[in-house]
Amino acid sequence: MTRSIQRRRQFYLLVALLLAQGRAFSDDDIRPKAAESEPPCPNVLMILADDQSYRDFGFMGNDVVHTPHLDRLASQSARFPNGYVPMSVCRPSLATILTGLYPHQHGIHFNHPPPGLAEIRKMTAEEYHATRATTDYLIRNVPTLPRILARHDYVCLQTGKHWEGDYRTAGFTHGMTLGRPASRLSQVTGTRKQINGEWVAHGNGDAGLTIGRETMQPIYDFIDEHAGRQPFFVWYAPFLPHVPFDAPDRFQELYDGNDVPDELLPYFAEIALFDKTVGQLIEHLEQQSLLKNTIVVFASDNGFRPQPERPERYSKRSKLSQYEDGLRTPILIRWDNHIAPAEHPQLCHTIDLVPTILAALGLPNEITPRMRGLNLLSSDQLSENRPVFGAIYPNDASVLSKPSQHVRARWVRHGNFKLIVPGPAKSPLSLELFNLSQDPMEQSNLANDQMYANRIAQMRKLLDDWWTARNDDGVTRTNSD
Ligand SMILES: [Ca+2]
Repeated sequence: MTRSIQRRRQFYLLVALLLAQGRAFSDDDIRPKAAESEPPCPNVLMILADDQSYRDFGFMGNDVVHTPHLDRLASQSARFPNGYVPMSVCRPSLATILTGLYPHQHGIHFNHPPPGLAEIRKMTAEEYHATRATTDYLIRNVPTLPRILARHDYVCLQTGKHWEGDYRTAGFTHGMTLGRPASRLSQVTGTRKQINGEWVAHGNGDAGLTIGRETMQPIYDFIDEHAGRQPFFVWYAPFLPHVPFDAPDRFQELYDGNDVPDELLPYFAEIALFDKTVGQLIEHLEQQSLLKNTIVVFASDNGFRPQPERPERYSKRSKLSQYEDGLRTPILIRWDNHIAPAEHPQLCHTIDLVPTILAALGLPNEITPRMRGLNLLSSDQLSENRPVFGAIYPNDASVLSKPSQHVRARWVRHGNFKLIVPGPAKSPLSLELFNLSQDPMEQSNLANDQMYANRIAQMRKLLDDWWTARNDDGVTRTNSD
C-alpha cells in the first residue's frame, strides 16, 4: 500500500471516529451520514450527457421521455435541478468540468482553435493536428480532476467526449482518445476528411466516441482490473444523445402511443439509448459490489432541442445560446450511505463539481484559489441568494488567451431572474432580462421595462464583480499554473 493511500485511509478513519462522536458534521450537513470503520478510498464515476436539455429527463418533470435509469439514479442522489454550465457548447463546458475553472480562466472558450474551422479544414492533416495541439498548454498547465487524483494514487480512465487531444494531456492515466484519426472512418468515431482528402481527428474524442454507442467493455475491463487494488476515476462522456440520431428502432418504439412530436422522436430515442448505458454502468458497479464505495456524479455538458424542420440540427434557442435549453442542467451526486438523497433547489454550477468532489474525497487542500466553485455538499456553502454566471462565445477562436475579445454576452442568473448583457465582441447578443419563474421559456424580454431598471443595474454589478469582460488577466498562460 502506498503512503498516499495510507494517508487517505487514515483520513477516512478520522472522519469515522469524529462521526461516531457526533463532531464531524452538523445535522444540517448534506454530507456523510455514516461511515465505515476503515473504508477504502472512494471511486468516482462521472457521467456526462452530451447535448441533453434540462427538461428532457423524467426526474425533471418530463413524463414522456424514457429515462428510467437516470430517474433511479436521481432518486438515490443529492439532486440539484437548477444547475448551469458556463457556456452552452461541448468543449468549453467539458473543460470547466475537468478544471473547475470558467472558460475565461481556462481559456478554452471555443470548439475550434485559431484560425477557425473553415480555415483549418483547408490544412494538410499534419498542419491540422499541429494547429489543434497549439491549445494543449491550456489543459496541460493546470490542475485537472484526473491529474490531481492521479497524484493521490487513483487510476483515471477517459472515455467518450474529450477535446484536448491525447487523454494524457488532461492528466488521465488511461483513456481511449488519442487526438489522432480513429482506425475506422465514420462520423461516430470523430474522424473527418479535410478538403485535400486526408483524414483527421475531428477533435472531439476520436476512438473514445465508440463508448456507449458500440461498447461499454473498455470501462468494465478497466474497473475489473483496478477495483480493490487502486481507487479509480471514470470519465463516461459518451457522444450521446448527441447527433447522429442512430439509435436502433426499438428505442423509438418505446414511445409508441405517446404522441411524441415527429421532430422530438429521434432525439428522445437517443436519450433512451443513453439512459440504457447508464443503467448498464451502474449495474456493473452493483455486480462488483463497488457502488457503496463509488461517488456517482451526473450532469449534461449543454442542452439541445431540435429544429422542427431539421430534427438533427439544434434550435438556435438551445445549444450555443444564452437560453435555458442551452445552459441549464440538472446535477446529481450519489454516494450511498454518505449523501442523503434529497432535492436542493439552490442555483449551482458545473464549476462546483471539482471542488465538491475533492472535498468529498478528503482532498480540500487540492482546491486551488483559481477554482471559484462551491462545495455543493456543504450546507454552509449552499445559499438561496447565490448568483451563477457564464458567457456566450462563438464556436471558433480567432486568438488564444484573449477570451474577452470573443464574448458575445455575459449572463447571470440571480433568484428567478436571468440577465444577458451584450458584448464586447462582434455580433453581440441583445440585452435581455427574463423572470424564469413566470416565463420559463424566456419569451418576454423585460430589459426595456423601466420597472426593472434597478434590478438590471444590480445584476450588471454582480456580473462586473464576477468578470469584467475586457479583462484577460485571469486566463491560463503558456507557462502559468
Ligand atoms: Ca455537448
